[in-house]
Amino acid sequence: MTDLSALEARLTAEIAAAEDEASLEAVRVAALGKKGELSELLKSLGKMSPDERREEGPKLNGLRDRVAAALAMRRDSLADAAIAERLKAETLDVTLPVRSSPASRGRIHPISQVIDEITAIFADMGFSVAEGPDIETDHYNFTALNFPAGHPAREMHDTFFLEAPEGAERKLLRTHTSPVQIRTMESRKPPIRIVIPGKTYRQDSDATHTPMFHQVEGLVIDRTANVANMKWVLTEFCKAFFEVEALNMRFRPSFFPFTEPSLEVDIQCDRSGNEIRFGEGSDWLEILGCGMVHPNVLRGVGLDPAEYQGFAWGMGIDRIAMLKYGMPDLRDFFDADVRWIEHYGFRPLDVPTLFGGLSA
Ligand code: 2U9
Repeated sequence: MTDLSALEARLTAEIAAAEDEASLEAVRVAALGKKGELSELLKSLGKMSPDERREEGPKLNGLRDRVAAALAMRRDSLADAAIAERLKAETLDVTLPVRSSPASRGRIHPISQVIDEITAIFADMGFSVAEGPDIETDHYNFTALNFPAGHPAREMHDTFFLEAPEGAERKLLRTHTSPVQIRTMESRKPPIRIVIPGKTYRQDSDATHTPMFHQVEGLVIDRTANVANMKWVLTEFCKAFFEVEALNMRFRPSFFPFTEPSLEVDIQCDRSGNEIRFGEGSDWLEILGCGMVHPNVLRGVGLDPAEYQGFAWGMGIDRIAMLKYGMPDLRDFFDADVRWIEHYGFRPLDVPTLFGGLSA
């Protein structure tokens, strides 16, 4: 006769010793599976006499119930332990700092930032931004702007010419953004109020010149646009850009083929200290050129100079960016040095606005 208490003690020990669900299942199969030790004993009840069965039946059934209950309990505790282990391994510390995103690591180039500042100022005065191609024709870059054929001013621009296919017109890299004004006047009716920031190209390379540089030009065409309007627009622009309440400006006569009269503009500044300060002092800094659009230019785009007049101006962006943000060497702009952009660059979310402060 099998010693049931010894069997129970062994099975209980094996159940307790099972370290995972697979070994526990092996214990169950060995005890309660089809050919399991306990199942075989239960089968033997059928061969017993009624008296023996009455005696052994409850003992065996009781043992089977206790072993099944112990197996279930062990299975539950192994499942709980597995979940606890997994949770421990997958724990996230939500208090750890977030990995910095490209939006916080990246920097906006000072030229892009200054273009955004300039367009924000002119947008506030009712101007929109116009754009055009970098590769231009002789007509849009020179002829339409009243540069006579063979005029020395064409040479002064040190133009980059592109090789032309047989019989085709020779194209060039625009030497100023003025072709965009011509294209706008051809495609839109006055009144026109536009600013044109963009890349321009001249064969020039030294400490203060790069073959590619940036300009912003502006144009107003209306029936009554005049020099007083132009002076007001440019004065308001300079005050807003250099972030000063008041600024003395000096308008000197000059010459450009596309404007008559033509003027060059200086702004008051103080260079006595380490840095340049605007709106104070007794020095002057040349900042832009401007003038009333030449009647020949208006006629060329089909506008009657007796009906319409306009003013225009142009300035170099790279130089005013250097002045405003104290960057000493123009060539650094185009060296793609990460240390330089980390120092002088702007955060992507520092979008210049007039209400938020341009460079605040
Ligand atoms: C049209 C008519 C007139 C644009 C103008 C200037 C004066 C000027 C220079 C400043 C420094 C270029 O970057 S720079 O070398 N520009 O002084 N530009 S008036 O006048 C126009 C443009 C287009 C149809």
